[in-house]
Amino acid sequence: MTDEEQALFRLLRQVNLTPRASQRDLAKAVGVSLGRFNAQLKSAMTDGLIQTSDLDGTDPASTDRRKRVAYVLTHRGATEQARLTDRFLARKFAEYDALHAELTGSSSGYVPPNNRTTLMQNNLAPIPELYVSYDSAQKLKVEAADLTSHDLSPRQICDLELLMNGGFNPLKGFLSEADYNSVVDTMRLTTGELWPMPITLDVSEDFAASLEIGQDIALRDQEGVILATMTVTDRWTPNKAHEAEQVFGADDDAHPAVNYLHNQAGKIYLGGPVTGIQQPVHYDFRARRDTPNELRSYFRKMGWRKVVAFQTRNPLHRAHQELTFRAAREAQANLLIHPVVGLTKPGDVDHFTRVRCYEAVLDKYPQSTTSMSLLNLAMRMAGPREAVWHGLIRKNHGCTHFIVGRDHAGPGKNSAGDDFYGPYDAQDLFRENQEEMGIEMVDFKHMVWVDERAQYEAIDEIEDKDEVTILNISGTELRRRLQEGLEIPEWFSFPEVVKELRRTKPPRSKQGFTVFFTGFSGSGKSTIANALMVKLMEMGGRPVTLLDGDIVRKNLSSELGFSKEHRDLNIRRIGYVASEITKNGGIAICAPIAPYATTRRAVREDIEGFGAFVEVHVATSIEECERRDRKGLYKLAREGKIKEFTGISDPYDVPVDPELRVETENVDVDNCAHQVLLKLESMGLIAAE
Ligand code: PPS
Repeated sequence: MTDEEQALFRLLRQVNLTPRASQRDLAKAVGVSLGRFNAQLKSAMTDGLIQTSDLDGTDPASTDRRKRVAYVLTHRGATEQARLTDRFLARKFAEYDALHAELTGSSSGYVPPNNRTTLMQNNLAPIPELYVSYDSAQKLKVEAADLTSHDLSPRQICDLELLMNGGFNPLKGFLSEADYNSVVDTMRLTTGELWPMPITLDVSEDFAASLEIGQDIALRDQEGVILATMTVTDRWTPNKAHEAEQVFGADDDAHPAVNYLHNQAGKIYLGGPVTGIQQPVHYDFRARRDTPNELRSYFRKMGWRKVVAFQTRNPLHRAHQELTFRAAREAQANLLIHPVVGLTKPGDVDHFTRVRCYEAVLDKYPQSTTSMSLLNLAMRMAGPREAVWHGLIRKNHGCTHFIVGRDHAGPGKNSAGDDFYGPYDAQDLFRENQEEMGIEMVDFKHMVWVDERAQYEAIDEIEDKDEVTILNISGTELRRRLQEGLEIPEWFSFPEVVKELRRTKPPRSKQGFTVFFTGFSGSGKSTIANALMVKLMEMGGRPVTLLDGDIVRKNLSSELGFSKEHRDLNIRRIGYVASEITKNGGIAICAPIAPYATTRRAVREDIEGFGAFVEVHVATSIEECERRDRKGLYKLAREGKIKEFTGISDPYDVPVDPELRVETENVDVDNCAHQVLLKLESMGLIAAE
């Protein structure tokens, strides 16, 4: 601590203790002359650490100004005091330890962090966190209650957790505009340090406009708990198309992170340093979650000097076991199985099931050289950049080696049906940067089963390829087998894993699903939906719920009109209810107009995590609907008596690629409903018992 910091610490502490004291008394308590005290006070006020506040209850007739104001710490002042307190304590502890050693000949047990780092191997020394001490956090939390709040999205909570616990070291907060531009264009912070992923705080335009630069805000989780504060130093409108091109390789909504960027993230980014108050609360698998420092301390305790990390968002099968064994042997390192339990690719096996699967196979690994820890990361599926990012995060968690497989963190196909990245792009980018990163890559050999030798081998190492039977089951094939209740061979996975997967993913014919009709008013959606409902109820087995446009508008959405905003809200509500029904194994039949493609897509994404989403376009033309005009609404719309009428004075995005399109002209309702039934059967959603 410098002299200046000590003086500031004393000043802040004294102001905090006796806010009503006069300047003279404060100066006396701090132990400096009045002139010097005034200078210190002025500078602290300029820095926004102290402010004046009027004192109630003093004599209004008094002309002495000093008696009418109190000096109080601002939120930033309190944060600064907390930080300095922690440093002051650390120094005092170190002095105490030295005295202890002098008097007793042994250490008090307290090792100040700085000494500790120099004695330790780099990857095992403690890493800086953004948290203040427990006592300071308690205080800050109370003060932060008065700040303007931002409610974090699930992805921002993941990002904040890793910022605060050092997983995103060297970042000290959400990126500033200059750092963002530099990361997007050069994969580096403005300091020159390698950092491939923009970690930004996206917010709505209204929220951004309500703030002033320099203001502190509270960051809250979804239940309103204050996790951190942030000083807003930057606010800007990002060029998202450019970000998509640079970071994800294409401005294509088929990429999950690009889709998120355009359709979920707020329009404005805020940047600034973060002060950590508390970790996000997790109720699940607590004992399996570790901060970087907890893992580093575990490795220290176990005497693990080399650790190879295995990143995964999938259940572990035999091929993974083989490759992790090999990687550990190759690097002569211990193994950390480090699965992501934050946000992964939409449609992945949920993390509850996965963790149960990991736990089921952990005893197949040697206990003394293998550990498993869960990482609350929100993946972006950015392939090469993501691999480098994952490597840096693992380095921060104390690992020395990192496994990079074929198509690491791949996002799947782009909208033209091609892969976004080459299968080894991630390995190439990692290799180029690994020296600077300080973590070494172990590249993943694609492992396949050689039946004759009853073992897994790396495909590129099999010399007698033509004479042996090479077996492999892709992720898509595995999903198909699970969905259809087909056999999953023992050579592919462990019985314990298959059992867990079958428990959460029963065959498709027993899962919930949603049939989502869309089309113009009067196209016949409701009539076909009704007929379908009756047919499904006749078959039995799963509960069926009909969410018809008119019914929903009477119940769920009675206060809504037909503006774009209200229609979106209406459809999102229908989507929410349908996703709950689907999740719980029922059949939801929805029949709203749902005119906008982006909203239909959002609903599809909400539902596909739980079961199938079958979009049925009831393709009756607008001319035919108007000719039928069952409710007389088209006439009123033409006369201008109903505004924003779909197809007349409001747009309808024709579905480009629905699961089914039914024509209703000259086809009876029964036949239309039957076409849907056949489609459901072909998708495996209904089957004979
Ligand atoms: S949306 O756009 O999906 O929210 O619409 P939805 O909830 O399905 O609409 C249900 C019925 O509202 C009647 N109606 C209108 N439709 C379109 N545009 C305007 N402006 C409008 N005003 C009222 C219409 O009868 C819809 O019924 P359906 O069942 O589609 O015939």
